[in-house]
Amino acid sequence: MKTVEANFDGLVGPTHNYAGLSYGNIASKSNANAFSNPKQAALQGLDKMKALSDMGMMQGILAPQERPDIYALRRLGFTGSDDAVMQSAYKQAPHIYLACCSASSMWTANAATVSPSADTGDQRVHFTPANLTNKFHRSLEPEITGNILKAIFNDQNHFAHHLHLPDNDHFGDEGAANHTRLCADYAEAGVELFVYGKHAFDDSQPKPTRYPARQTIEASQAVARLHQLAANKTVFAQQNPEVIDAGVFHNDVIAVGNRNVLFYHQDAFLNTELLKQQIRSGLGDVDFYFVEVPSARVSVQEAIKTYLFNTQLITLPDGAMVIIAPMECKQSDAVNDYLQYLVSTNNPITAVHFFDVKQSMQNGGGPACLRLRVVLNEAEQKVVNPETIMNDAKFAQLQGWVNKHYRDRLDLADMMDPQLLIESRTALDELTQLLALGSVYPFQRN
Ligand code: SUG
Repeated sequence: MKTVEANFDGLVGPTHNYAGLSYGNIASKSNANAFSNPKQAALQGLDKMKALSDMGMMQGILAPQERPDIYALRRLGFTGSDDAVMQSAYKQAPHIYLACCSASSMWTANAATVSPSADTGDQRVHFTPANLTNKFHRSLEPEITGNILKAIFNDQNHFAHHLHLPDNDHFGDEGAANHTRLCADYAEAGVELFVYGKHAFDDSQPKPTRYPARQTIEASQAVARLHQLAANKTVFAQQNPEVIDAGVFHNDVIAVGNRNVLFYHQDAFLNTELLKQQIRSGLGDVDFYFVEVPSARVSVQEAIKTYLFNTQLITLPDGAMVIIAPMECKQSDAVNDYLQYLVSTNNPITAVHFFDVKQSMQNGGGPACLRLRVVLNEAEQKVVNPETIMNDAKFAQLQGWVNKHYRDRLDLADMMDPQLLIESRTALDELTQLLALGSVYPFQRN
């Protein structure tokens, strides 16, 4: 067993729907009110997990959250039985109600920032759940995310769990979607790259004008402090405000890195030269590849539409680096041509594998949004909750579980069906047993 990078994918929850909740995320807005298929969404996610597991990757599973979030609605003043809370919230404040129904925890790139033990001061793996303050529906996630992470990485000698940052836009934190670890080998200390959208405490700095910058430099710096990262191996870089205004709401929509490769669009960063220098100086003598995609080959708009950069760049057990891309990349001539060119030129990337994750894509979530990366050495792998790791038996179990509990069609009116809450809780209760999580949900703790 050697040090590996595991991917923990979010299992899509039973209320997966399209409510147009994410201003600045073009797919979310343009698919608002479309009907969704939660069963298909969850099965598409499971297929991707199984395929990566079959490639020899360590593949984990992160449980979805309980929705509708009755506790959030009670906090907002809706009272009575669960059913009464749902009905009155839906009637009086449909937008708030729908936000409390979102299955958005499926995008686990936003679950937390994770620093491997090779990078941290106390040589433990550090986890900070993202507070996701910029969007109300996502700000409901961090506490339960923390419970789930603790139930999977449950060993204080190896894993350190922090509380999410203060819930305020000044410390807006979107987790691993804006964090990339670069290294020569997973076992060695790497450079941790934090990409932020704005300075919260300094108005003189550039920032987007149309869409929100969800991540602040102050949040990124706080996470780096909590994780005890070495200053000379930590890089903070600003995202180009123009691409945020074009719809790049997270850095992982415009850049992805793995080991000695950073794959990014020409317009991704505000100061690309500085970022390159800092990465080179942090890594030292490493054969590093900056793979920059020019606008002339793929426009920012085409990158957003196809999610060329929301691909997973992974290293297979035999050392080959491959790209896990959404089908939308294959369907675009410009992007498909570019990918064919990429795998035939001088860089470590050797192949592309396409997956259908359309149910997630329609809400602005590609393959990379669906996964949280956790680098684990041999000792750490041994103490991870084994029931949360994908294999043939787990795949069959989870497929059966989805087929038993999930609906294949939901529209926004279905969200107030009291039966949906009952179905969801029944499904999640069973899931916590399948994944040996214990009681992580509020309804299990009452
Ligand atoms: O936060 N969409 C998510 C998509 C997250 C993608 N993650 C990464 N890029 N890492 C978001 O904007 C839409 C929900 C709705 O509209 O129903 C949503 O939350």
